[in-house]
Amino acid sequence: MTYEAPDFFAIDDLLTEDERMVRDAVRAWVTDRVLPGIADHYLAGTFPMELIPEMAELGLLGAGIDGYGCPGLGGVAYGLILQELERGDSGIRSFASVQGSLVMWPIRNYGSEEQKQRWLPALHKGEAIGCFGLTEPDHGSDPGGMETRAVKRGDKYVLNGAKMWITNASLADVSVVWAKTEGTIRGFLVEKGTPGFIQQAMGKKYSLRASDTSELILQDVEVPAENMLPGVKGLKGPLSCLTQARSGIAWGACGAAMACYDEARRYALQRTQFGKPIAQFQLVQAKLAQALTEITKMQFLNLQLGRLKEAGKMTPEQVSMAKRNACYEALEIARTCRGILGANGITAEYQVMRHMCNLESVITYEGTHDIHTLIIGQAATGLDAFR
Ligand code: TGC
Ligand code: FAD
Repeated sequence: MTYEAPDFFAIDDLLTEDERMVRDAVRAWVTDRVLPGIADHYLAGTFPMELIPEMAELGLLGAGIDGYGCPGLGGVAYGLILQELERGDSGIRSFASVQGSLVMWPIRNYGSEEQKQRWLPALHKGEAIGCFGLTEPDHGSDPGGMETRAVKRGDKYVLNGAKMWITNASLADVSVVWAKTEGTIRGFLVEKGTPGFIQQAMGKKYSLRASDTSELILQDVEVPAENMLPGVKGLKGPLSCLTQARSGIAWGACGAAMACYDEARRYALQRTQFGKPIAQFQLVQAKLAQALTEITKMQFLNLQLGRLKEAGKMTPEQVSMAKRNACYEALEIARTCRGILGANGITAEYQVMRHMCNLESVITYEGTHDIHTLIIGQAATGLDAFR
């Protein structure tokens, strides 16, 4: 099957030659290496570990980071990578998002020189895996209420608490753990194997099955004081990382929607009922037209988001709008496309249901749909409706 990426408004023409090259390389890799095995991993509930060295070889881990051996790609090229990875599966994009935006980005921007030297090249080469521990069992949308504590004792910090729903956490060599110290939130790099640090997989998921989602438990975990990220204090530390990752999710969700649309369109042209291809019925065409329109709108929003990022002008509120819209519309498209495939749409022979189930997580993590609604509402009115 040859993937025909929807590009109704010739957005390709607005990309540079280099951006198209990066996009096409990842697209081909996803077709050759991700799609053949992803359904089996999904059904088994395993992350395809075998793909990590290949992603690293292609330069996809921390592709937006500059220096320390990383390529420093622009916002659009980085976004296109995530779009293509999520065309394969949200779990693959999640792995790359967490590694690049939530682990490498804070180390690059808030880390000491020693932390950068130690971790960035290894994370880029896939020799080390990272995770980002912000959410707790009782504090999701409101991370400012976190209970994890870090208490200074001599030249060490002692961490106690628990983080839940953490992508890559059971695999991670280094965990970026956010904790309150003397009332202020700080980030700590906690290494695998540190006594009292438990990295425990969470089972029984219906969504993001080809992704590691785990708990981090910290029981009197001693970390050297130099493992604290020196460059940031307060909730804006983790929230600024989220701005980076959320912008990537806007691109990723669009990739999942593009995959669903392509599959449904192809199916509708081949599937015959009442003596005609179902693509010839007006109701099916209305669904495809709506999906194509929303994909096109997402593509434009993402392109401009990437260009604003490259110009250093991207705001968190713009990111919220792009993330919120892309996740909502991608989920609608995945559900509609699942319907176009009829009973076949529920099987692992096709992609639509896997994307649909994944997108239920994607619309929830990195700020739920409601939280992004309130962020946009606050930008529009100047009034905080969170509390
Ligand atoms: P608030 O008072 O608004 O802000 C506290 C400080 O942070 C600053 N700030 C930001 N800075 C950078 N980027 C942003 N997006 C920022 N948002 C806020 C703000 O200016 C302030 O700075 P300062 O200097 O005045 O102290 O904080 P709040 O407690 O009212 O919370 C606001 C709210 C609700 C929007 C925020 O808490 C939020 O975004 N909640 C959602 C939580 C969330 O998204 N969690 C995600 C966890 S990680 C994850 O899901 C990874 S999934 C990865 C994968 O698998 O792909
Ligand atoms: P809650 O905050 O309890 O929200 C429940 C409901 O209440 C939602 O519908 C929400 O929109 C609504 N709500 C909450 N507050 C308000 C309000 N003020 N007004 C109106 N409605 C409101 N976290 C990490 O730190 N690192 C990770 O790597 C990570 N990976 C994840 C991977 C997966 C697969 C999943 C599912 C989650 C992951 N998360 C991660 C956690 C994720 O960020 C949280 O689940 C998310 O922020 C929502 O928090 P919650 O689940 O506690 O929901």
